[in-house]
This record gives sequence, structure tokens and C-alpha cells, in this order.
Amino acid sequence: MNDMTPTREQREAALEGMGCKRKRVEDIRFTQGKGNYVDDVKLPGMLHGDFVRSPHPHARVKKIDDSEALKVPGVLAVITAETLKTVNLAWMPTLAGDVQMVLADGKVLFQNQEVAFVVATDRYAADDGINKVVVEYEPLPPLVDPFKSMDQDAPVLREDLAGKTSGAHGPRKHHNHIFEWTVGDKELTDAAFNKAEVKIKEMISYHRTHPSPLETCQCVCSFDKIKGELTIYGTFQAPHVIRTVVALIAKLPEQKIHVIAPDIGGGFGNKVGAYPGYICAAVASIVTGKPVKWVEDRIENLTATSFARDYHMTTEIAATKEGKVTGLRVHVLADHGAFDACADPSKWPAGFFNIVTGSYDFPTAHLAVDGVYTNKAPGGVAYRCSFRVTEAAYCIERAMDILAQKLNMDPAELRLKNFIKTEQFPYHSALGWEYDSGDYHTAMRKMMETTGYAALRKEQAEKRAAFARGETREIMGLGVSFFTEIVGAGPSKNCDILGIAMFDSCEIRLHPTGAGIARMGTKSQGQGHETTWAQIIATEIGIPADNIMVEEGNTDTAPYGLGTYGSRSTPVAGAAIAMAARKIKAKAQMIAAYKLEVHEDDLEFDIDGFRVKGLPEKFMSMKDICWAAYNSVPPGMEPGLEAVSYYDPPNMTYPFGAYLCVMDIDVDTGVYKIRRFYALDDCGTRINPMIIEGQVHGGLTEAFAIAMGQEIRYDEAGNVVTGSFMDFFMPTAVETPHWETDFTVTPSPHHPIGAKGVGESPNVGGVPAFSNAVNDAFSFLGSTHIQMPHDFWRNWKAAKDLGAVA
Ligand code: PCD
Repeated sequence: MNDMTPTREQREAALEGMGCKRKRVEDIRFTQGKGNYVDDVKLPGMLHGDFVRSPHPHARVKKIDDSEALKVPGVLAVITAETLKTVNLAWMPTLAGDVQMVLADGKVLFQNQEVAFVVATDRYAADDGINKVVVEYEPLPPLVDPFKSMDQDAPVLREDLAGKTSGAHGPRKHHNHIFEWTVGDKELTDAAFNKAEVKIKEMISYHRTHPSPLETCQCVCSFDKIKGELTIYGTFQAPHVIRTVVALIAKLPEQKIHVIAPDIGGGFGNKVGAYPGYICAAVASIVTGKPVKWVEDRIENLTATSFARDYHMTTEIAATKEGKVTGLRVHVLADHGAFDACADPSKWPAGFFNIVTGSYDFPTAHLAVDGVYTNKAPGGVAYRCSFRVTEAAYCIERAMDILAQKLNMDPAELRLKNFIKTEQFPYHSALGWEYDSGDYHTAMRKMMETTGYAALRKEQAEKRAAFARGETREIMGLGVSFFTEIVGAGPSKNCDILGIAMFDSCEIRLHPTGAGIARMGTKSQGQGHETTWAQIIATEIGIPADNIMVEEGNTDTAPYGLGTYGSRSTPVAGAAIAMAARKIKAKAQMIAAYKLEVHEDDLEFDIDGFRVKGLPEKFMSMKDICWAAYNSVPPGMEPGLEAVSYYDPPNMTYPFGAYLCVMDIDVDTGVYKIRRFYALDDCGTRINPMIIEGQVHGGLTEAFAIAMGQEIRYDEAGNVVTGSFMDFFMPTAVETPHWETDFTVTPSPHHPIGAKGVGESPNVGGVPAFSNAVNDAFSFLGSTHIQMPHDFWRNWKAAKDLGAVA
């Protein structure tokens, strides 16, 4: 060997494989304004569509007059429910087994509901046309408060469901009831409460909010009459599912539908479902024979596409005097708005809310969820969470703090006392899940040591005493949160969407020169898949990540997959990538054995090639194997080096984390300062630590927004009062606190590379940390629970209600 021979470390570094802080390859185009988003798609002769929307939250639509609109120069068509009925598309199925109006059919059920679609040569003409469409409404009483939805005299919202006593998820109790979902052992849980030494009960609300990605929802639909083919460019988190749904509802042959999701400017769950805009643009293209673009504006995005949360959770914990939990009972009233358009796997009407026992060893639990209709926008998407996991984590983490307060125990101590122990994994929870792995005590103790938790508590006690003496007007809160997530939907035994099992896929094709292309069924919206997926392949097969091009989002070329949401890409597609790479590696080994003239079993993989055991100089690099695959494979073997894997995971993965928020609040103004925020995340094997840190920063910022101000609020008349960024809190660098990140590594035992998801964890753990900090600050003044969002006004109001402000 001469001096130029690279060392093992150099060879490994050259791969930029797993564990490397590889720079994001997609950022080369994003930071130079060279991304290609849907609104960048401009096709010859392209038309523009825009919606006439209802000002009323609940009204009968008596008449739609489009005659003046059609006189506006540039306006070509006005599509209404009547037009859509001719092609049987006035209503569309939702992912939750309900149906939803595409355009108002006789009635409107929420403010800004789509009433008519105006198609014109440009967006301005479409807008002028909208203003000329005359709609005659007969207002009906609005139903805004979900707690009144099942009153006897509550207005009937869904006339289409008249007389239906059961829906997609079983019996309906009332004309505005959607479903009741129960899990767990009621008798055992009731018994635990009957003999409990200590009990707490609180109504914990997680308010309605919205994912509000920077780029709104949009599409361009182009129907080719000659070929009978429909091409759809769209902001889709799950392009293949969109293709199948379009094939089923528009009755088009699936091979003639081409769905392309180009670059996406943030998804956060908002871009999982199907919206009226997609259907109207497709129908408009079929009607006019021209491509049609539909692009939402900000107000439309906030008020009409899928909201998140709106869960009202009556929560009870039973415990011993020493603080050991013995039972959990939760009832959720879920406000779904006008249609049940929740984006959950089909069998789960409340998503994975039954992870609500959290990180604690509850011997028994019982959960009941009632879904109801109101005159609000439909949705219920997983805004940075795995199908209602953030609601569940907020519920249990708030409740544990309330229990600690009642027992006069430190919230961190109470958690340590009740954690599932390392030796209990795989752990079967009282509500039916099998947690794959965890080491909660280590994570919690590391958080406490790193932050100096004990000293912070001491400081808080001193501050409280000073406040009592009138020496300060500032109160201090410590928000502890420990969460367990459930991500990686999912095993086909648990999860499907409209009957399609929730596996995911990867296809890798290596070229002769030692480079290649890899395609997956997932779709990055900013997460950095082009960077990280290549890192998995690099480590698995020894080809530098830079030589692997990753492509997602084109249904004609990518293998079928269920898309990116619920932090499922790493647990499911990440596993498929490793499995496809291993198939390639197995074939590469046969080729190397043939070329090196040894038996396959005499070879061992060594970073970037195969070496003959015991003969270190006999080595063949993966690069050379790629070449050989195209010119001298063993007799009888097919040439080429490519593989596909469809991976159906045996279980979900269960990432976890320990967070602490240190907050000071001025009681006279309600103004808070986040002094410190520490987040320890455990997502098993870490593919790219830099991307993970970025994911945690992003998720914490969204958690901060939600907990401290972001809200979709309706007034009593059913008007949305937070429909723009003037009123809907969107934190900028100015408001966003500094984040301290940390980690432990507890690999998933069933995932091929041991990785768990991480993208949503910081939201799931972050929201309770902020809210617990506010609640902890006020608790010594006598409060047990203050509802989110904790904006300045609400903080001031809490101080006033508690008598701290005159
Ligand atoms: N990772 C690593 N490692 C580990 C894990 C992970 O590295 N262990 C990384 C990966 O690779 C990627 C990321 O990280 O890249 C993420 O991942 P995940 O967790 O798996 O996830 P995904 O599936 O991919 O994604 C999803 C998520 C979600 S869900 C959300 S909301 C959000 C997050 O993601 N979104 C977003 N993040 C983000 N970012 C951005 N930038 N943008 C966006 O949009 Mo949902 O359900 O949808 O609501």
C-alpha cells in the first residue's frame, strides 16, 4: 500500500453516510430561488380558477346567478354543484368515511365554504368574475359551540344524513353526532377510581388551530382529450393516494392519471387530504380542454382547508397517596366541523389518541371519543403529529402536572415514579399499543442534570416568596414534559387508507459508473429526504451519498407509497430503503465473488466494497462492482444492479423525549419571556444529526406558536375571527426563543437500521412544556388549569382572575 491509500476513516467520511452532518443537497436550489413549486408550473393556454365562497356559516342556497359573471372579459365558465352533478362529482368521499360537498349543494355549512368555481384566462379576471356571481342565501341558525351540538334543539346541520342512525364508525346518537369510539376496560377502570386514594379531574381543551404552511394548497390540472390522460401537479404529501382516489371517484383508468408533486413549501398535514379545489380544477380542465391552475390565498388556506385539533378532553387520573397512578379515564368531545374529513388511517376515528397513557405504567385505562358536527371548516389533520398524538400528549402531560400539584409533589419526581421501566419493553399499554423500546429514566435524569433542574426549582421558590412580599411582579414557571410518540403508520394489520395498506417503498437503480438513482413512495415537503435517504444507501452499500440522486413525487416513476406525514417516512420508507439496498448488496456480493474467484461466504463487506476474509489485499470496490454488473456478471445471472422493496413494518416506532421550558411572566402585562427551552429527543439511530436538529427547531417553533397564541377562533355568529396572519400568530425570528437540543439513542429493535421518526416529536413534546410552564407559574396563586393559547392577554386575565392584579 502506498501513502495515497485512504484510511478507513477517510473512506468512511467520503461516503457521507448515516451519522454524518451532511449538508442539505436540496438547499442549493432552495436558497437560490430555484425551487420548482406548483405556482411555478406554467402550461401553454393555462386558465385560472377561483372560488365564490359563502359569507354565511349556515344558510340555504336559494339561487346562483352567473349571468353577469359570464359577461366579464376573460371569464369562460362558472362551475356550480349543478355542473358537478352531471359528472357525479358534487360530493366527494372523505378519508374518514364521510362525504363532503365539493361545491355548495342546497346549503352551506361553514363560512368561506366553496360555492362556485369561476374559470378565466387570468387570476384577476377570475376574481372580477367572482364578484359578479349573485348568490341568494337564506341564513340558518349557526351551531358554533361543540358542547351544544347534541342539544335536543340543536339545528340539523347535515340534511343529507337525515334518518341515518349509523355512520362509518358505528352508531350515531344524535343528528349532529358522527361517531363514538371507545377503547380500554371500563369496568376495571371504574373499579380503580372507586378505590382510589387520590383523584384529579379536569377539562383540558386543545383549541382549534391550523398547519398554515408558507406555500398554500394548489394544483394545476391538465386533461388531454386525445389521449384521455389527466396530469395533476399539486402540493400533495401523498401523491399515489391522490392518484388512486382520482381514479376511483372520477372513474378514470389509473394508468392515465399522472400525479406530480414538485417542490413543496411545507406540508404539516395540511396537504394530505383532497380539497374541492383539486376536483374543480380537474373538472374545469375536462370541460374547457385547457390546463387549469388553482392557487389558494392565505385567508382561504386558514379558513377553508383542514384545521387541526379542537379536542375537549375531560381527564381523570386515579392514584395512590404516594403518587403511583392506578387508572386513567378520558372523554373527548371532538369538534369535526361540517364534514368528517379527518386524515387518519381508516380504522382510527380519533387517530392514535389511545396513546394517551403516555410514558406511564397505567394498569388500566378507558377512553371514549364523541365526534360531532358544527358549522366550522372540516379537517382534523395531524398538524405535526401522528394522528392526534399531540392532543394525547397534551392531555396526559397536563394531567400529570395537575396530579403532582394535588399531591404536592414535584412534577419530574411524579413522572420518574410512574415511567414504564426499561426492562418492561416491549411494553403493552392499557389502551392496546406495543411500545417497541425506551429508556425514559435516563432521558429524564439527563434533562434534569443538564438544566440544573433542582437549582431552578429553588430559584422559583425564592421568587415566589419575593412575589408574596411584594418585591417583584414577575412569576416563574418550569414546564416539564415527557412524551412518547407513536410514529410509522403503519403495519398493514393496523393501518390502511381507503383500503390501501400503509406500507412504503424504495427502488434503487445503480448505473455502471458507480452512481445511481433512488425513488421512494414518500414526498419531502422540506424535511430533506434528498439528503438523508442517500445517506442510508451510502452506509448500506458503500457508494458515496453524493453519487445517489433521490427522486420523489412523480407517480409514473416512483414505486407506490403512502406518502409523508405522521413522521412515517423514516420508520417505513427508511426501512424500505435499507431493505432495497441490502438486496443490491447481496447481488453485488455474488458479482464480487465471481470476479475475485472466491466463494461468496469468503467475502466480508468493508465500508465501500467487499474484501476476501483473511486476504486484505483482495478487495473489490462497489464502484467496480457496478461496472461489472453491466459487463461481466456470473454465468446465468441477469445483468444490472437494481432492487425494489415494499416494506410493511411489523410495528410502529415509539420515539420519546424530555423537555423543559423556563418562563417568566409579568403579571401586570401578561408578557412572558422564555428564558430557556431544553429539548432532549430520542429517535433511535440518527441518520443526519444536523437535519434532526433543524427538525427539532422547526417543531419547537410550531409548538411555541400553538401554545402561546396560534388559534382559529370563531365568534358566536360563526365568523372566523383569526383568518389572516394579522390575527393568527405566526412567530418570526423576533419572537422565537433560543432552543437547546440534546439526545439519547435507544434504537428501534424492529427497524432495519434502528431509526424512529423525529419530525413531529418537538411539537408533541413542546406544546405541553410551554403550557405546563405557564400553569406552573400561576399554580401557587391557586389555579389548577389555564386553557391555551397563553397569549399576553390571557396571562394578564389569569393573573387578574387569581387576584394577583387589582
Ligand atoms: N431523520 C433522521 N434520523 C432519524 C429520523 C429522522 O435523520 N432517526 C430525518 C429524516 O431523514 C427526515 C427528517 O429527519 O429528513 C424527518 O423524518 P421523519 O420524522 O421520518 O418525518 P417525515 O415522515 O420525513 O416527515 C414528516 C414530518 C411531519 S409529519 C411534519 S407535520 C413536519 C415534519 O416532517 N413537516 C415538515 N418536518 C417538516 N419539515 C419541513 N421542513 N417541512 C415540513 O412540512 Mo405531519 O403528519 O404532515 O402533520
